[in-house]
Amino acid sequence: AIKKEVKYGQLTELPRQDEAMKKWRSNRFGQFIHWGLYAIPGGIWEGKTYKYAAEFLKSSAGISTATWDSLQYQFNPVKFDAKEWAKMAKDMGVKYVTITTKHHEGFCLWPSKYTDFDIENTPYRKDLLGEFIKAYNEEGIDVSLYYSVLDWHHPDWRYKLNTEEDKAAFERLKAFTENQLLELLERYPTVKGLWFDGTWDQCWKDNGKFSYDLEKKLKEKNPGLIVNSRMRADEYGSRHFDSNGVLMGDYESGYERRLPNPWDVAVTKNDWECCMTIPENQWGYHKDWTLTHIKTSNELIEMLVQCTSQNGNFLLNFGPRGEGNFREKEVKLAKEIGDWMDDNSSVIYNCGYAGLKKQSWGYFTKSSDSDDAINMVVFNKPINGKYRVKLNKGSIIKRAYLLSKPKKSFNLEEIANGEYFLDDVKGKCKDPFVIIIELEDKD
Ligand code: FHN
Repeated sequence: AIKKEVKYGQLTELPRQDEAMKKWRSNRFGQFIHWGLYAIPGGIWEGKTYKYAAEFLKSSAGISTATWDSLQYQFNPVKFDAKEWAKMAKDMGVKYVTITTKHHEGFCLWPSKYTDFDIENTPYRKDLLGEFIKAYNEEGIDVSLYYSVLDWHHPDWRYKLNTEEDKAAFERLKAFTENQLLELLERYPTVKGLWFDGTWDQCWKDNGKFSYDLEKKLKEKNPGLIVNSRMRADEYGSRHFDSNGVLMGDYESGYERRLPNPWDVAVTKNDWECCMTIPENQWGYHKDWTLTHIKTSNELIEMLVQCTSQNGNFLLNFGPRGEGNFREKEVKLAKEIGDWMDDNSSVIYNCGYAGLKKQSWGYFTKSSDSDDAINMVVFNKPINGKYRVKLNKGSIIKRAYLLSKPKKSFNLEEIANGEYFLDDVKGKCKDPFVIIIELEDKD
């Protein structure tokens, strides 16, 4: 294919190998928080329940901007306890968090110099985002900030730039966006990343040079900053990947509520992250969780493991209530995942693609700290009670055992060169479990 000349494409050669990126990669598991005014009505307006995503209620229920914006005067999360949130996240096993500083509604969770539509002008008044960042950092959790460029509140937002006036308005919007982002990095210097969203409209796609220059400026302000691929469009309007198919930003963030094909090896070449909801499609707090399937902790753990097995991160979303606490069900899921992580996080942190063909019992992961051990995370027990492992030809398994019972070894049956059956030694089991295989040192 003929390559196009792309001036405003990728900024840095990928995959990034600096310390900040290595840390991001080793984290593997993150918590996403969607919190804004939408948490107050929670998907219900004037007695009517709207099934679509709660953070879209303004548009689903056709609410005027003035009416929606007045929710600001009700935002008073008296039950918000940043330390408790951070503790819950830590106990769940996440190493990073991404929080919505401004979602599409335009409301800002920090006191911004550039708008009154912010936390300072609510009954709460305090710098909620600052409290949040401090508490999470104190638990050793890295913080990234979600920022929606699309803004339903801002008078200068235009979906498409049709007229000279639209263009002038959008110039002001660009300045506002840049000011707010620099303000966030100035106010919160420990921030590790920016997570862009709401960048799909024509206006943004028509401004590839602007987003290129902006990414540069933000990285000058905060060296090591990690930016998702959603931020950028090149000068031809191509998003995530430039017109030659080269990834922009530092990692691919197109996996939203979906995972790659688990047998796909190509995906392991880039850094990527999957963001996932617990219900079908609710990011902000919705009062009614009976509307769709609610994922179980084992379903979510499987997604986390799959991401790890393909060199991806897993960002699991929580939508706290307007009052500032989490629904029971979210607390329970966090606890269940945390219990599993307590025993098994060694197959997640610092782990990635093992270089082996996936088998139907589950996923292989491999820690970058070890040359001769491979993790097998089992989700489907084979009917014949034997686990197939296909290594590279010539590789020999020295020993296989359960992570939970390291003293007892599995029986090994070599069925072809480098290919084995491991006999099941685990009886009844409800939860996904881990088998470790140790390879013989070839030297
Ligand atoms: O419209 C948003 C949605 O509310 C949510 O924030 C997700 C998270 O990836 N992003 C947008 C849809 O792509």
